[in-house]
Amino acid sequence: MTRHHRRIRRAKLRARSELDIFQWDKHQFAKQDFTIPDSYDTLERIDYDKVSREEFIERFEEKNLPVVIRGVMDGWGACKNWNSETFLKKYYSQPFKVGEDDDGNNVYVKMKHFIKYAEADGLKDDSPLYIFDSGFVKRKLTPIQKRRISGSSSSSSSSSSSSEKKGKKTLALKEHPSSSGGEGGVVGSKRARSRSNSPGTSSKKIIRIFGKRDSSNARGSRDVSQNGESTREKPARHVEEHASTLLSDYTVPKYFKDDLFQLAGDRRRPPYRWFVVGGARSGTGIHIDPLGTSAWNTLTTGHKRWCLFPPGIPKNLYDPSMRPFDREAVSWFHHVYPRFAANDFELGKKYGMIQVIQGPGETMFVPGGWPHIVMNLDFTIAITQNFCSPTNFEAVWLSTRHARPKLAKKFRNEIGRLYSKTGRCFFKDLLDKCRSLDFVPMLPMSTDDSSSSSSSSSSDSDDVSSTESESDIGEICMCHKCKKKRRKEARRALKGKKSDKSRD
Ligand SMILES: O=C(O)CCC(=O)C(=O)O
Ligand SMILES: [Fe+2]
Repeated sequence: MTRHHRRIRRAKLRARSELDIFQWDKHQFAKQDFTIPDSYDTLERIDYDKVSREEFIERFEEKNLPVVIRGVMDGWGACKNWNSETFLKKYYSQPFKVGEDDDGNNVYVKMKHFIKYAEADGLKDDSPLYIFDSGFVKRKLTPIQKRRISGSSSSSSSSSSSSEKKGKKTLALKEHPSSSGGEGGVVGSKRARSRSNSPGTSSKKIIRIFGKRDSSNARGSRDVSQNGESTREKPARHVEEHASTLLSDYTVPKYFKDDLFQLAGDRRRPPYRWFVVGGARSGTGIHIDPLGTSAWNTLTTGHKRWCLFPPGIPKNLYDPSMRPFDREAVSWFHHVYPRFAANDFELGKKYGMIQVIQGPGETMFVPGGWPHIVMNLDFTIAITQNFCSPTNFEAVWLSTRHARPKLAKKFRNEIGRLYSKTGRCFFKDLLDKCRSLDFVPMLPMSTDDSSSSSSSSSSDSDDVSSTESESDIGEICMCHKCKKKRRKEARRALKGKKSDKSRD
């Protein structure tokens, strides 16, 4: 067994301990065709260029309707940089999150292992490992990566090779500053661009979400990069470090620039942006996005198959017990989807199911409260962000007050502080919305609140959120301790059921 196989095996065992290492292909889903005719995809497409922000808000966000947007990523660095070849060059030994272990610790796989796995052994797995990483922003570049990005040399490295031997050779080239030539020239020129006007870097356009900044509200209004990252207090060096990294390869679309959660502060705010990479049949199990937030998901490579349901559909219909299958997206499409498709989509039509095949360059807008499921049909690369805007504020506020009371308090206090400081109507309106919702009683905590953030991780237990990805974003308490307790209970319940069965 090679080092690569050992790494993948270890990640698999940690990320899905309930699954025997030899059972990753037990359902033989790789032999099944999960494509659907184009005619099933009926969701409207709009052009980014032609629809203004105001029109988008009026037609889709306010009505809480999903839509696919075309042309969002024109001009993004991602168009050029987001492919296996460049990832191998730039992030070869960088770890990316592929799940969590039973103790709630993140499980990482280095990019070189992940790509190799996705191109070979992962092709057979029922639901392959999936990069779903929100930490890509914080992770520091290694000195070697920094040197490489700084483009200190232009020696040419040929395109990456899949052969182990060649791989080792390119490792030296890739990890050495002199590897930034050839394709690596992209790195250098990217950096040059980023110094002038590329978003997401030190010179990126600074927008102020709360309007003009003057001396009276200077402290109140936060400077926000186009990616929603607060940049004002950051030393230039920090931003510079991220030049030419994933963050600088995309820009938050104009429709989604409002990011009220930043008022809660960087330390307390829930994770909200994820870099997502995975092969066919990896995906995200059925879920509602956390804390009432809406999301956008831009696909740069490959195809994603989506099903979305309008809020109000009974949970037991869209998220039934999946036994004997696990709760992975592919299992849902195999086991639950046929119920919605039966009799010429009788149930699907009754509950307003929407099907989409998202292609490269398309951005899905997922309105808050819509249960949805996503499965990759081939190798995909995407970026997704969740957000709270003035439009969905009430839903997010209610949900946050219920699931994350401390965060909600901080959020509200900050809005109050900004209002007294600036006297701006914007903050007053938000405060009024909070006040008017004080009369809505707090909901009791229940296991039904398990709709949460997403990843490919899963559990056989219905008691446990099937789609936990980040430690503190779910609708149930996502603290380390509670998660560990829930996983333990789930495992115990599963073991109990298994032994009951074997006794029968
Ligand atoms: O791309 C995916 O796998 C799904 C993303 C998603 O639904 C989410 O981030 O909430
Ligand atoms: Fe989602």
